[in-house]
Amino acid sequence: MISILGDGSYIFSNPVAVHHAAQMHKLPVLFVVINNAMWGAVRRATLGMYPQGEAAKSNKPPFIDLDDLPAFETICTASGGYGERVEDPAALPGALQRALDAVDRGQQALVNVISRGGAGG
Ligand SMILES: Cc1ncc(C[n+]2csc(CCOP(=O)(O)OP(=O)(O)O)c2C)c(N)n1
Ligand SMILES: [Mg+2]
Repeated sequence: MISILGDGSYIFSNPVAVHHAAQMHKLPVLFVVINNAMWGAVRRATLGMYPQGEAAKSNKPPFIDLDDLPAFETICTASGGYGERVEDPAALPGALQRALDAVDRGQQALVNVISRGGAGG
């Protein structure tokens, strides 16, 4: 099984319990976290509803940034999984392959894909 989700959604998913359950029940899930360090959907919804509002004028709109995030990949390795952080897009295919190799061996795995910038975060 492959789970692809945002950083905010990952935090909301009670990840310590999820990784513990995956270890306990030997579930070789690959988690791919798209990490833009923000609630991007909230940003888009706010700016879509109030394009001229205060949030649109601010470089740091309220309730959006998720600064100082934990190293998600280590939350997975803490439960016996494989974990990698990817900052360079060129490193992504190799990281995904290594994670899939771990899944093939029966381990859970998490790739923390740092994804900054771009429209809507
Ligand atoms: C349990 C729950 N709480 C709140 C929401 C509202 N919500 C929808 S998307 C979102 C932000 C998701 O952020 P992230 O996973 O980082 O994805 P991004 O938009 O940055 O790609 C929130 C808070 C929701 N869908 N479910
Ligand atoms: Mg996000």
